[in-house]
Amino acid sequence: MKTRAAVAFGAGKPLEVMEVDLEGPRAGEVLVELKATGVCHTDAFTLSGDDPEGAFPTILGHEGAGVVVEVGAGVKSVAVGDTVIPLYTPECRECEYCLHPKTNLCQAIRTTQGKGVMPDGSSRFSLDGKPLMHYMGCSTFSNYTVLPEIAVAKIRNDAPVDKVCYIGCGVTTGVGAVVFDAKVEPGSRVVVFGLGGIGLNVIQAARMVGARQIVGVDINPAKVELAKKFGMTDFINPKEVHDVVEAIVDITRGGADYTFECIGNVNTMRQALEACHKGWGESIVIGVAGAGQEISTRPFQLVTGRVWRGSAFGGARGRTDVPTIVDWYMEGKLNIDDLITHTMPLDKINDAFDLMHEGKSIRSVILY
Ligand code: NAD
Ligand code: DAO
Ligand code: ZN
Ligand code: ZN
Repeated sequence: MKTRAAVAFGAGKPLEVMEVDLEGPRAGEVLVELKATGVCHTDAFTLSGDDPEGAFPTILGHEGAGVVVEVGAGVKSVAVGDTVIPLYTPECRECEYCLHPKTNLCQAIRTTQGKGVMPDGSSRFSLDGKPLMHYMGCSTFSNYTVLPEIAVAKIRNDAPVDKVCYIGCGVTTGVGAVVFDAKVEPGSRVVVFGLGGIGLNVIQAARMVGARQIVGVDINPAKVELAKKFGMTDFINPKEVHDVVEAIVDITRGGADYTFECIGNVNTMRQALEACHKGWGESIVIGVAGAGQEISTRPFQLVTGRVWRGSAFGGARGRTDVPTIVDWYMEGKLNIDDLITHTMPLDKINDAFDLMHEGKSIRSVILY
């Protein structure tokens, strides 16, 4: 079949919207009609050429929602007409990782996904007879895409796809880091570095689980108003204090129970660790630093009880946890609507990247 898609032909080049060819689903795969997709920093990171796994030409996008329109042989867990969210972190429920209680990083299709192809090693997308690469196993910047069955979460059919597409990455990453990875307890003092699309979801999850104090740290004071609406109780602008770690230790009465780094900067990662309470504070790295960057601290920080850990896709097991997060949104426990600051058709997708680079959007959503 033909599908409209935004094709990335090379690093640093604008996306080109055109008709491409898409082969139907093979055994164990499903064809999904995307209804909406968010544009995330990771798409921009790959488009910039800095992503070591980035391969061109490709169809980017990994934060979508849509409807199953065809299933391949043997597909049992979803059917035509189901509303689904594609998963860049799949959940096979059989591999060593899925069977381990401490991780969500299913490895069933990791190797082929990282190479931009389907699990059988081939691409379903092509242009003029030449293959186009898949991206993060999702390629949601195409109106139609093919996904492995284990890489789709079936969600309730009454969920608005133009909003819940954001659960495909940003919402789950922030909310899940609080709920599934850190397991923040009621009454905790929480500090969030970076009040963007991830940090604001950390904040609203911290409020949801009953944190007593939620301190936001950002160099951009324009973020304060929205962050307060999402539950931030205190704000620190690093440009306005002598020492950000001292300021946090002071305001949290000895250090945070949990800090979350949602920037991707190795200096703020160190600050986040050192702002944790001696004896028990945990710092969770969510931000993805540039290729080759390294973190450092004095080991005594860890000897004295602080814990440094990371979180990918919020620790969520996609097919199991994503439908629950959709329920939390539908029940009014999570606010997604106010985070979607811009919507546009696929033809205008390059505007979404411009808005992101200019810091003018929290999330832009493409409506098909
Ligand atoms: P964003 O750009 O929307 O937000 C970043 C915020 O950090 C901005 O508000 C900015 O003003 C602030 N900031 C920048 N430098 C700062 C500094 N030195 N001190 C304090 N504040 C500073 O980004 P986002 O979409 O929220 O993404 C945040 C990070 O999360 C990125 O690195 C992204 O790649 C990563 N991410 C991780 C996962 C995961 O699974 N771990 C998933 C998605 C995204
Ligand atoms: O299993 O080795 C692996 C890869 C897991 C990928 C997790 C990705 C999380 C961070 C990337 C940002 C996502 C938009
Ligand atoms: Zn993302
Ligand atoms: Zn698995």
